[in-house]
Amino acid sequence: MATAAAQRTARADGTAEADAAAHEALFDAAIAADERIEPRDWMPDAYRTTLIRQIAQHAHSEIIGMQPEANWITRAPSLRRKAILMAKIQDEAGHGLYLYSAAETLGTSRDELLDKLHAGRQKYSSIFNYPTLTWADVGAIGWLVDGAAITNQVPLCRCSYGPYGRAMVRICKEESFHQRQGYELLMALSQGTPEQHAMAQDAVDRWWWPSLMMFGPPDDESAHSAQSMAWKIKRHSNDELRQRFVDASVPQAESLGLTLPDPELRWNEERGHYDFGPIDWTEFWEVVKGNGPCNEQRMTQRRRAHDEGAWVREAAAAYAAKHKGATGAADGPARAAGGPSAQQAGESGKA
Ligand code: FAQ
Repeated sequence: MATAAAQRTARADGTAEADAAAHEALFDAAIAADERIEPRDWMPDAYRTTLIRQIAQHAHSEIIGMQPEANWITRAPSLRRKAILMAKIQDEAGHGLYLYSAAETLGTSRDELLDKLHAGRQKYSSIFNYPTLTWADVGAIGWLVDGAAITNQVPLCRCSYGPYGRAMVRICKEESFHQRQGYELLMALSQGTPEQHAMAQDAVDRWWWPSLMMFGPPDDESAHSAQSMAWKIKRHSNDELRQRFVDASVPQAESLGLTLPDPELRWNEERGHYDFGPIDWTEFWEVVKGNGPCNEQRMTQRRRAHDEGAWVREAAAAYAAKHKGATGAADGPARAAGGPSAQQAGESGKA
């Protein structure tokens, strides 16, 4: 029996008239067979919309996520720490680029996504609306925030949509370095002077609960999980990944000589997991709605950075136009600047 991929190729070779039901059946078969959906394949509109929503939110998180740590570049305590921090922040910009590119394969454009972010019509992760008050926060972000990001993102390497899954492979490798640098930074502080130890503990106290919130609302309040899991975009539920993160973090905190700020945290022999206390979902939704400690500051800075970068975009477009005229090359720069419209992308799948 032909695999779903072979059937899709056959369709492209000669059975293009297949109706919507047949397209859907092939799509469902590909998902069931754990095959990848690629940009030119037919896909349900809702699958495309969900992917654009999640990938855009992810991309926005990467670039807004540069701000809290960038706050400490000029105050890093040594040249080594400064070089590490700059490399990490640059990696986050790169992650944003891979992700915007992945979203563009779905028929949207980076400009469109950024416009929506700036207009408050698309979200970014709640975690980046908290302030970085001390140098230890850089360590806590690396250990906890990047640690939570890896827990969430490793399963996304197996996302059913090819470009997103492939982008996640490299992102996860880099996140792994980010997590380790944060852990090592906190270890140095924890084993340092009593003041340094206290600073590390204070940072962990402030970042622990917001890190647990990164995984999204509890499963019974997660609007998209069931459908996203059926489509194999998400491979695990929000609560499953949150639990996995807690289980991994407890022994790491012990090795660091730091405590996690949860009196209800204890090993549950029966479940084979750590139990933990209730999460303040009111706080989470307030932050998501725009009322967190730094929402306004993050968005103001983002819009300013975008406006100040206008000349770079104009220069790149002028260069691309000049280059196109000189070589006759049509699609490279033009595609990077815009990407196909949703309509075009949808139609190309039928060709
Ligand atoms: N913040 O139905 P669900 C990083 C929204 S890591 C804000 O459960 P879904 C690395 C959600 O959009 C951070 N909003 O949604 C880094 C939905 O609203 P909508 C980024 C949230 O999509 C480290 C509503 O709540 N990582 O950047 C949050 O199935 C250090 C209902 O929620 C990713 O984006 C939240 N935390 O599951 C960078 C990973 N959670 O859209 C710099 C990819 C939920 O209907 C420095 N994304 N909402 O208006 C995902 O895995 C998923 O989208 C989840 C949410 C798990 C985040």
